[in-house]
Amino acid sequence: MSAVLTELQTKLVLNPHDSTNQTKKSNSQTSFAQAFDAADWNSFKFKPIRESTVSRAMSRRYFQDLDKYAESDVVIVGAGSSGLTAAYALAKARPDLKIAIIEAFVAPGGGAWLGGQLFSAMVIRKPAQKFLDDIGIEYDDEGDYVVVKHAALFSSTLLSKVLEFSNVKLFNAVAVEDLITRKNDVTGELRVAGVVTNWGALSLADVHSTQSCMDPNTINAHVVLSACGHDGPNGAFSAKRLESFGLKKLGGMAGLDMNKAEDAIVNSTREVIKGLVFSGMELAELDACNRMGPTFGAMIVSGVKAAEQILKVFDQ
Ligand code: 48N
Repeated sequence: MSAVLTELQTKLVLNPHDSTNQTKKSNSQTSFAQAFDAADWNSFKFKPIRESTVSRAMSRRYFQDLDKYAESDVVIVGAGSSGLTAAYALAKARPDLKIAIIEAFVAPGGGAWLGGQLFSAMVIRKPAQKFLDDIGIEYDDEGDYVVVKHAALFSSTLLSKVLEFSNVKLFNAVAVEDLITRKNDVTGELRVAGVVTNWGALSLADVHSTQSCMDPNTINAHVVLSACGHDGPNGAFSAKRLESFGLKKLGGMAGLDMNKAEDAIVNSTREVIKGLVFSGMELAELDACNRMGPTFGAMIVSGVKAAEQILKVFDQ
């Protein structure tokens, strides 16, 4: 618990066993303001600042990060449950790797802020709860599956753990608009060598159909993980791009079959072409896997397996 909260805790917790006036009297003199070094709220005051100081504090760091991650070891496209799980597993296994996560929306988390049909609880089938144990998320154990009381508890805990790694940078509100590719002049084989990005709001507003030359930015990377999901304006982005390259024919997501879908997604998690690994529900569109509906164990395990696939690329 932070110093501020501990301070508040000691100052203001009414002692349920102490009914003397002393407690009430001492509480009437104390205030939450004292936790902020103020005698009372009338004397509470923020330190002074100039607007440009705030602007420079943000922009300096953002452009330092853009410069640092212009050459990344791994780019993860999509900060949903499978992309974030992969980022966690990778950053924990290889703190030497520079990992950039690109998320088109302001809010990362993808479809994992709610369980299903806007219900709060999140169902995760065993043995995927082992990952919850690893990152310290509590759940109700229901036998063959567990339930996290609110999906946002899962997503916010995972997100905070990922952002704590010094070798991970989340660029949210940034969209991947294309893939950087290299063609082997001898074999003709195509490999992915990074991503093409633009501000998410521009991409989502489809400005390329209303403006010309809204030119993008780029990030070079040895491996790209595409975890774009199956849903939403950018769903299955890289799978669709491979189809437009003529490299893959999209299988199209099959109907819901919870028991078949989750094992199939984990089995499909792999490097599809050199330098491009897929995880999560984007694989359903790529390989015609069944959808599983409101259960997230496969997203977790697929993310962990994708991290392993990426490590294999570095070991080649
Ligand atoms: O949560 P999603 O959509 O994707 P996954 O695969 O991590 O998790 C899927 C899961 O939420 C389900 O769909 C569940 C299990 N339901 C199954 C079913 O049967 O209905 O996250 C993908 C993220 C999103 O936040 C997108 O905004 C982002 O990827 N994204 C992109 N970000 C940047 N550039 C792009 N081109 C892009 N495309 C998608």
